Amino acid sequence: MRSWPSPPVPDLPGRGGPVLVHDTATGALVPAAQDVDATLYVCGITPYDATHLGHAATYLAFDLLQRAWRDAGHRVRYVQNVTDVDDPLLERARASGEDWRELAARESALFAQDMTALAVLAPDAWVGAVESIPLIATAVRRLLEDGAAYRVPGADGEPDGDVYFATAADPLFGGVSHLDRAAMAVLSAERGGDPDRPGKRDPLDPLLWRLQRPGEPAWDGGDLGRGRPGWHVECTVIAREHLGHPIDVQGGGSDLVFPHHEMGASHGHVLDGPPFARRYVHAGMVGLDGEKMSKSRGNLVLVSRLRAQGTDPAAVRLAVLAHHYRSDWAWTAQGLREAEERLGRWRAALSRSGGGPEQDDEPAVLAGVRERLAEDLDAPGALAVVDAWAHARLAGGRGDAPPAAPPAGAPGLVERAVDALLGVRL
Ligand code: 5CA
Ligand code: ZN
Repeated sequence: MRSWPSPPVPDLPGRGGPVLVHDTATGALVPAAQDVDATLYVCGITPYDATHLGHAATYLAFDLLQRAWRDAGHRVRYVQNVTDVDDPLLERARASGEDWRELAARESALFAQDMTALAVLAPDAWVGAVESIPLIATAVRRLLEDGAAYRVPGADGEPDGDVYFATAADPLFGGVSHLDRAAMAVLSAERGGDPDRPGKRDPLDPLLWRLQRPGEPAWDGGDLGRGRPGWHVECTVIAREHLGHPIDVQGGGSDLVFPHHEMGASHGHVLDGPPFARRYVHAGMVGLDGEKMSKSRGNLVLVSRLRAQGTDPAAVRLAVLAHHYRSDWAWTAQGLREAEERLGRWRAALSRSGGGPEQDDEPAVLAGVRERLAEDLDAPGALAVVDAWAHARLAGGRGDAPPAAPPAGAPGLVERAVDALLGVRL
């Protein structure tokens, strides 16, 4: 698919340090990359409804990672998928009488506009599940040949031969989420799995290939028969095809830890050997009115609606970045107002700083923002660094004495740092 245009990223003097992130699988704070070349896969949208603030927060978290990585001198390759055929998408299209392809195309285009408005750096490859089906079918056939997958006999009117992954084939299964089986069964049922389907070797085993049902789209699967892929294997295949093996960071919201990333990792372990990803990084859930914001619940604050109301996208960004990416938090009108006020203060401070003697403190602001982001993408800490600078500027600076030496990198260094590292254009 055609990705959106990336905003320009201003150059900054010097380099940021190594970026540490919290790895869900080990619970440790670890370097996000180990090489100059760094790879990132973030689970993309299921395009049956517009982008809400929860999605936006997840993509902004990984946007910070990409910006911090680049600043630290990494060459980043970033891939994001689009789940452009899936049960909820087909259900929504059926309910509204719309062609599922049109629904997916329209909502994907709206997402791209939202990401553009929010100045999110575009993925190098934005890859649909549909366009990847031949590759996915090949991988599923290999899992069958390797004995890591099996066909389930038809029952209750279901066809004979849906293919499932044998979680028992991966000795490391469970190593991403570390959940016990009871918790896995609950989440599997809630999040697209079918633990009660008869004929499976293990209730947790996930679908790899679903044979065509009446009225459903289907593709040629060769020996698999006509059908469509299961969800988890799509991401595994897209990641290994476009990023190689292993990837540095598998990212997404914390709702994807189990089963999606657990299963995706297991598929990858069997196909290529462990690890699938060196790090699993998860953003917290954004809620509204005490519940997770979700398309199925319908309690949404949409990025596109905020844009239509004339909200400055830089303020939306600041409202999100005021929360650490790993925390669960709730979107509120008050939070947005505070972000607008902060943006106003920063802009006012900037307009005060043209050519004045105060600018010798700007390199320290850059260093402070870098330092905060390098430690598990501490955006609230980075905002506090800029707040302190703005406060000093608005309070009249540090006297009239000229600096001893011309400031390094100034003027405009804070403006460029805030743009390059936080994606906020002042
Ligand atoms: N297409 C799959 C991933 S392959 C999917 O989960 N799509 S989604 O549209 O439901 O979510 C898109 C991304 O936003 C995922 O990374 C998901 O973890 C994240 N996300 C969904 N809801 C929230 C929320 N309320 N808060 C934060 N992130 C969320
Ligand atoms: Zn995914």
